[in-house]
Amino acid sequence: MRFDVITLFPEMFEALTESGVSRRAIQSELYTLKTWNPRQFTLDKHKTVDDRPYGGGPGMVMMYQPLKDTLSAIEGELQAKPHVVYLSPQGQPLTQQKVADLTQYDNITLLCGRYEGVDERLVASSVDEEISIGDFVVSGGELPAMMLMDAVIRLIPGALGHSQSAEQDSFSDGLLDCPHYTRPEVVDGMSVPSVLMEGNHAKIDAWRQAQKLARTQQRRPDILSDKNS
Ligand code: 4GO
Repeated sequence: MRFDVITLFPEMFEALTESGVSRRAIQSELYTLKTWNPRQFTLDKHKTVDDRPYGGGPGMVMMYQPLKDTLSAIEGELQAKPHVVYLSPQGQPLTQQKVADLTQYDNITLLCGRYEGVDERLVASSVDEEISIGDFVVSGGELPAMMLMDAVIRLIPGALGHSQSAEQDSFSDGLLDCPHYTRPEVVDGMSVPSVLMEGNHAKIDAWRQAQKLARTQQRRPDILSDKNS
């Protein structure tokens, strides 16, 4: 899998390449990442990437031309057109199902906006999918893009060790995860639930399933569906 990222702050993506599962996965060549700075595709001597909004109002808007030329340069390196994603609060919500769907693309291009966002004509002409990571605003699309990438990367076969397989993740069966415990058996007067200490694995599985259901009912009744009953 190949990610191309259009960003004014390419160095932010070292967070993915320098640590953890996403670092091991890139070292194992399970994915590649190339960042593209639209400032390098500007045509004026000041390398301008933003301009004032038509109609007035606060802030600046990312200009069409540097972004379009960046996308063209990316396409020039690929055999086929990439799946182009723009991160914004106006997008469709990112869910674990959406993350799983994205693993099917060989080439994903992530467009990271800054300021008030990008010229809508670039979104209309060149973006396949607008995605939001949640109902809140951050200063740029980079952190949302990294969250999406991390979620996708960890689903690539081989990215997670056997001991951390994605099958037990929250949401993989539409439910929140069960609680987890490790040594010591008692800490500050708090014990591990006795069922986990007894070695009856059928009973442990049943307990964990009941915990998932109860926690989902209590914390996220909105995501409970008929197939969980
Ligand atoms: C994405 C981008 C929030 C999200 C963003 C989100 N804020 N909820 N900010 O996924 C264009 C300029 C959007 C700043 C960007």
